[in-house]
Amino acid sequence: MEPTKDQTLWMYQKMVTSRRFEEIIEKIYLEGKTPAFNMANGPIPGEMHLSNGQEPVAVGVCAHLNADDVVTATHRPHHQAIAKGVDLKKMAAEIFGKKTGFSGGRGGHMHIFDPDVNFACSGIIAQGCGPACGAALSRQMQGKPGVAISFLGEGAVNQGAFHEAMNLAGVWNLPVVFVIEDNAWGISVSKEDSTAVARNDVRAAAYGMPGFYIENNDPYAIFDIAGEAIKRARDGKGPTLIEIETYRLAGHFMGDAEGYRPEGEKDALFKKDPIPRMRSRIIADGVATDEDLDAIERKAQSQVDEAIAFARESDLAPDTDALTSVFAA
Ligand SMILES: Cc1ncc(C[n+]2csc(CCOP(=O)(O)OP(=O)(O)O)c2C)c(N)n1
Repeated sequence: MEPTKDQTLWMYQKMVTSRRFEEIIEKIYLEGKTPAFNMANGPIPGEMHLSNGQEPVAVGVCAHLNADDVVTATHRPHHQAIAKGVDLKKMAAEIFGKKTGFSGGRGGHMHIFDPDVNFACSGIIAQGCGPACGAALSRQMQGKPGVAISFLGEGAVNQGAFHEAMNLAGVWNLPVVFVIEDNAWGISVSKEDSTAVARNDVRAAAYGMPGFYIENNDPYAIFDIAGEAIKRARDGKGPTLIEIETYRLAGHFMGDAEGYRPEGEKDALFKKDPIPRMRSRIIADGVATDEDLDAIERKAQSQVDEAIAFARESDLAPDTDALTSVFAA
């Protein structure tokens, strides 16, 4: 299946929004953390995992979803959240720990929850696999057409939770799609050193579902295969596993010295940056002009600027709120 012009431009716009959002977050994150890098300092305290380079995965999948469909996302969630359509201002405010954020600033960047578009994520890897099955089961039992997507990294697939959820999805024929972002690294551990098979799509056979591997971080191929899988799920034909080769252009988290990367890897990845590649393809296909794409980029930038200003200007929650709305013994 091929994207229409509108879908193509939507994917480009979401990829650019995510990239611009992270460029500015990256800058602000470093404020107040020098000379000695201390994660607790600055306007954005805590860990920060950037998803730049991985945008095609999010847009190729989420182009087929609506607000009723469910996404459970990862600790590296910005691209997935933006593609699912979460409120950018509330997301920025949550990242800054402000009371106008989705969870009043308690969650931070790994815990973005937007009930309006059924988006959730977690700092616990593979955590979303079970809840995605639950969301899919509820839609199946109510005879609703919705689907659930569980995003996870190639490192997370070695967690038991993934295998238990895959089995249940297969046994109950659930409308769920598992999407593995294969960026080759689980922190500093290579896929080769952590995983018994070269490609996780083969694992689908063990759970009675089809499996696909998509190479080259290609938003068009992702759109195609994900679209078929999501249609299959909506038609009551059950779950699918998709693993996607993607590129983590940044470190695992901000502050990562990335000494584990082979020499030249980063340069090679930047040469394959998916955003300029998609831009060239859109123009070569005659889908839009440079001017059209510049206008999309300007709009993305102004949405991001507005969201960041909203977050900056919002108040921090008072200390006295620390124990409200949380489980406390
Ligand atoms: C259950 C659990 N174990 C360990 C961790 C620590 N941890 C955080 S990210 C990560 C690696 C994840 O790698 P991958 O799933 O490939 O995702 P990526 O970071 O590459 O996006 C680990 C082990 C965790 N968050 N949760």
